[in-house]
Amino acid sequence: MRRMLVALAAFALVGLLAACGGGRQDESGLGEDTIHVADAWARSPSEDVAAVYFSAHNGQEEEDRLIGASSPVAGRAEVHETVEEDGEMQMRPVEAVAIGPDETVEFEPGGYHVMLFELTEPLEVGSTITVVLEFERAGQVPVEAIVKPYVPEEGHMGDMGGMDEEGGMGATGATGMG
Ligand SMILES: [Cu+2]
Repeated sequence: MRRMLVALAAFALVGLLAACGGGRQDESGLGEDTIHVADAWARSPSEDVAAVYFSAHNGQEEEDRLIGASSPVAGRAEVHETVEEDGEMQMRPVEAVAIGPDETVEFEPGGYHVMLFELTEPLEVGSTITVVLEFERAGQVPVEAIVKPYVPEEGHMGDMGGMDEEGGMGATGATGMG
């Protein structure tokens, strides 16, 4: 009986240590059991569209997925990826972006990003906007993104002019963004 109690105590201790391990927290806060977003910024190529970039770290023990976004300064938001098609960089909506446990995914020009549409007013360079990221597990994660000047990437000098006319990600519209 006594042996049994010792075993139980040891088992409880291991459980406790495991729980502490999962909730560990260092100075950066990256050990916390949620999604951490850093270095968020935005750029706006036109009066009513903007792209948001950031670095997202998953501090959870399970995979999480970015499944949507919203912003008080935009009528709607989409999660986008940038792909090369027929030698041109195109961006298109994705259903979700998966982030593994303890993994960091960069949302950056030329890759994943959050697209804001129907801006309530043109974004002011140097100002900060709020974007709410929607994760499957972590739920809503609010992010403050600083607005940087829009500078098209070299070699992708197209503008977003085609988007308004076509009402979507036309073949000529998205070049240079994303
Ligand atoms: Cu986009």
